[in-house]
Amino acid sequence: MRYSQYFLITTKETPAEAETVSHQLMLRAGMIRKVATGIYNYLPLGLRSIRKMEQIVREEMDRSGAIELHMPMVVPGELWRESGRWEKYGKELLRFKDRKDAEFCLGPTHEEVVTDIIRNLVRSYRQLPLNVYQIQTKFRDEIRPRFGLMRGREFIMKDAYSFDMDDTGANLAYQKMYDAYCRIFERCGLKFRAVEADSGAIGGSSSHEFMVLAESGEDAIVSCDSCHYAANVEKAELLFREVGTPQPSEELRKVATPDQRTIEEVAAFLNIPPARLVKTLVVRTDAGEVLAVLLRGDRELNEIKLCHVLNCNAVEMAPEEVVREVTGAPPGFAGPVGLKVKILADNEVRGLADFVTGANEEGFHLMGVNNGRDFSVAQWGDLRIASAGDPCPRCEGGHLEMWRGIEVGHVFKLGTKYSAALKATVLDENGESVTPIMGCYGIGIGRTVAAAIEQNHDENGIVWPMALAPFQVLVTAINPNQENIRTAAEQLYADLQAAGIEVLYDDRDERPGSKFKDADLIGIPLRITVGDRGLKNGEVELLERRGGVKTMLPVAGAASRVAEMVREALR
Ligand code: 9G3
Repeated sequence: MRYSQYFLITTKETPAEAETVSHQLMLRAGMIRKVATGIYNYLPLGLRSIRKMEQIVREEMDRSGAIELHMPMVVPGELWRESGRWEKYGKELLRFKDRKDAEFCLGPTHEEVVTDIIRNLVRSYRQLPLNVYQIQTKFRDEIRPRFGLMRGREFIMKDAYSFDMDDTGANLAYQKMYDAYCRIFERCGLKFRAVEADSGAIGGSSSHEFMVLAESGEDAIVSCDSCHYAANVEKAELLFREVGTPQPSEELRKVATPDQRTIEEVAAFLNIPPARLVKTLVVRTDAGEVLAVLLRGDRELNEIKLCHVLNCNAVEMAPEEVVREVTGAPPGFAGPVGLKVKILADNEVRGLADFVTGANEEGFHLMGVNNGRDFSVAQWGDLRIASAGDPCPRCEGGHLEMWRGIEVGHVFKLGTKYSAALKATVLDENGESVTPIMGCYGIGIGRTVAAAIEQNHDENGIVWPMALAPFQVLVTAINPNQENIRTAAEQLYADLQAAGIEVLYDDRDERPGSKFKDADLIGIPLRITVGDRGLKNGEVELLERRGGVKTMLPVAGAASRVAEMVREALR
């Protein structure tokens, strides 16, 4: 592609609305352009990376045995009523009526539609197993769309759905998708982790998230430094190692802590580390029950774990008036001694003695507090968020490391939630009716491209991994008006194209400085610069965008050498 003929317009200014690096760079590099909140044009350069991602996904899905089809973006409300999700979802599901007043929505995901296909077409066990997928534009009317393609309202997703006769088959389908996803993100050249995830509201039994590692990631994940265990922090289990409760050695005593409310304030005031405090959180469940939860002072409550233990759907911090009612003091002074509500405690608190808690009295804390002697716990459990350095729950001796990541893929074991709701059945070998077991598997296409930029950029622009780069090689003619330069650059361009390489040829009549700025910004992995100085020695300059290494190559062998480097990078 000749830059002078291409539709690629870069900008210097960082757009104010772009909060993340990938959003800023995609806008500045002329890859995308906003149409409305959370809705984007894919401009030619952006589309090339999107198509690359789609192609990798398609090839690996096909290799795994999944079969591509395409479902409509406009979905009848009736199907969503059958699954019960028409009522369950709010405004995120964008609904409208057609001219006949029939209800529809824009498909945010396609469990219902695909299950409808299977129930109408598949009759016999001989037609299963099946795994079908599509690469399609979805719409979710998010309250707060942001970060460009990372969380748009309209977005491209690869969604796949598997149908099996039994659990063994369903587990195999899941494993195949897990393996395909690993190959996909490896081929993209991304550092990622597959982590155990909470399957949450979708109602499945098991799930993994595929996370691209990036400092800017919204999700916190842990992984073991010595085995393969990795999990979303929300899910990360913590081992309870029986340590035995240490003997109390201090008397219970009340100390004045005027205006010291937070763990940090009290710890500093008493000149002890936060880990010597035990914090008492007054929480309320969605069922209205009020209870107290004890955690070591430097730990955080994991609300999802607490919900599992309490068998409720949600918990919240009790409002101030409830805290006052329960403890007799304003927030900041709660403690377990003499408390009237049920007390739950994190396992770790068992190993503590002579700690500090609130006194349930404004301006006072208790020191030398001991479990068993001074208060009792109704229920113990794993209630805290994992943190770096915690022992691995799966192996001996390993410790957890903390990462930040961007969720780019998700695989779920769904069970029969949708097949049962839509009454999709098939006959088994005995002529008995069986409800197939489903799995569903998603990859955010645009989000993966954005995540690739979050992980691969520098202060000057994008640093594409070869597999997702919109072009593989950039040929820059320093001064295309100069005969010898133009001839050499045109020849290189032609030779690289003939070798099957995707080349952008910067033939513009622009100052070299501005060409190099654009080149850094759009981040094409290999750059060949054709200039007077090199040509005098029969050479051109090769620059690798990552690492910035420059080498001089003889003009004659340059195209084949660079073509080989491209192929090497894609192996
Ligand atoms: C909705 C709306 C938003 C949604 C959903 C439904 C998320 C919804 C979960 C999934 C699960 C899997 C197939 C590919 C892999 C992920 N947001 N989810 O079901 F109506 Cl408005 O989409 N689906």
